[in-house]
Amino acid sequence: MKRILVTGALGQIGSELVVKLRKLYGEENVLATDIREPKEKEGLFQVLDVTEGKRMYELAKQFNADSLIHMAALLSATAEKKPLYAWQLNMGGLINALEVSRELNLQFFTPSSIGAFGPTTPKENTPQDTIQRPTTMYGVSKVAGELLCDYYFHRFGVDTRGVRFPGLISYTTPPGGGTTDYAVEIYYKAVEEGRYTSYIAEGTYMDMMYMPDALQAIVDLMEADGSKLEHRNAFNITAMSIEPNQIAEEIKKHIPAFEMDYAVDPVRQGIAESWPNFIDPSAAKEEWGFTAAYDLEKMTADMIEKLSSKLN
Ligand code: AKB
Repeated sequence: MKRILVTGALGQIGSELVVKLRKLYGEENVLATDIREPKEKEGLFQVLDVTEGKRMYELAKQFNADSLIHMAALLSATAEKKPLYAWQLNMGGLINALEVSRELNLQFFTPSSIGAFGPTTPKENTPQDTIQRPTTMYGVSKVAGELLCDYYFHRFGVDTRGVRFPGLISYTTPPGGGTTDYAVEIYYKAVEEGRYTSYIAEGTYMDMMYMPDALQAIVDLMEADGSKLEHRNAFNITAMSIEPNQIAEEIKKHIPAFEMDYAVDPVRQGIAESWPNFIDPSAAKEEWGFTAAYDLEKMTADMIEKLSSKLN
């Protein structure tokens, strides 16, 4: 039975991941942590600022954790606004989490991102192992993080694992400060107002994935036979490569009057253009059987249905 400590548990991924982990491994075996108190307290929760390594160690030890899932980080657009803080939080939190995992012999997971790629990376079918020269602070911290996770495995034998997430789409907790957030906002606005102004330009392709597939990927990789993992960290995973107009067209099948226009934000557009159009997830498929159940059509139907009952 697992005993899992999750950081960043109130964030877009963390809030749904904790629910899934509690269903799988039992309420009492998942300790959710975040820098702020939750609005409603459900299950075990402790306030934790991930830059405080000693507190992270004490919480993990008291809880008798055997796994640490480290989600706390700033996303790409916010990191561009606060680059120094992004470095301190993303790298400071990660090194603390890796140290705690080394000291307490914990299995470890942390996400990297398509943001770990840059303008000189091959844009189409981006290979698992390729050029990584990102031009954002988020990307710099993600590449450094990927290397650090590999280092802790090779140097200290910590069972580190991770994926490169694409943009994640969900209806439960909105993302904050990402470049791919438009692909979530568009559904909220479609249901609430019947229209959306996209800050990402038409024709800008990025990888995306529906949250249930992302959560399943975390569980599957954590459960995978470690001896079969050649890469361990930073596996490319994706479910679809899409651009704003394709989402709009799919939404129109459910909300025919939906309208979209564009007011492109140069910062986030620049970040999006520095990222791949679609990444190749074949290493994840081969080494631990990654699959995605949702494509654009299936995801859109589910998003509209769930948001319609949540917002109306
Ligand atoms: C972001 O847009 O910053 C994130 C990501 C792709 O890592 N969603």
